[in-house]
Amino acid sequence: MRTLLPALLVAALVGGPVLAQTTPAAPAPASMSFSTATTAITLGGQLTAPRSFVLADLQALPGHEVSLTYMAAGKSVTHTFKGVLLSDLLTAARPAFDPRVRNASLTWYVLAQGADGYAALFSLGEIDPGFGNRGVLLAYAQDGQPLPASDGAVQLVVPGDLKGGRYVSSLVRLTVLPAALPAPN
Ligand SMILES: Nc1nc2c(c(=O)[nH]1)N[C@H]1C(S)=C(S)[C@@H](COP(=O)(O)O)O[C@H]1N2
Ligand SMILES: [Mo]
Repeated sequence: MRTLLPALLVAALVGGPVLAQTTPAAPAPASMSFSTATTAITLGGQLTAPRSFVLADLQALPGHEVSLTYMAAGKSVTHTFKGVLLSDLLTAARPAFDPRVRNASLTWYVLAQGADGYAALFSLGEIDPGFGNRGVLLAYAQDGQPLPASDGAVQLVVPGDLKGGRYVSSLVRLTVLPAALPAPN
């Protein structure tokens, strides 16, 4: 379910400057409603430098483009996406790895959540340019346009995934955490 309602609820709950945007003086352009332009994406978890981003923050960072084909609702679709590398955001946020543990990052994950509560996770190992190097993007443009309204302002794009299930749309939260490790024996 990807209606605008969750995004509107989030905008209403966040308050402050976002709330002030709920009665815009002029109609927003159809391609980018006020709610998607101001929806915050929170990057949190066990990070040294957590932060949140709005669309304009992401657009100000180095952009990357990728063209790919994947299965969405049983159909093959092909698009060119532009966005920011998840690995760039994770590097800047500096996960609080235990320096005594060899390759500690390989036991961590990032959980991505949409405004509708839909969620998917990635291991940091698959994101890391030195390991899986998957090139996962926080995409804000599709085929040279803002994302379709049904996908919100930002959607994950996951090169290598055959099905679109991890293309989390209307992205609102990324949470970076270590996996709970069972005793090895
Ligand atoms: N927030 C959110 N993202 C989501 C989903 C969803 O239900 N909610 N469905 C996923 C599934 S199952 C697919 S196949 C793709 C479809 O992506 P598209 O509509 O952009 O092609 O979105 C994924 N991202
Ligand atoms: Mo799907």
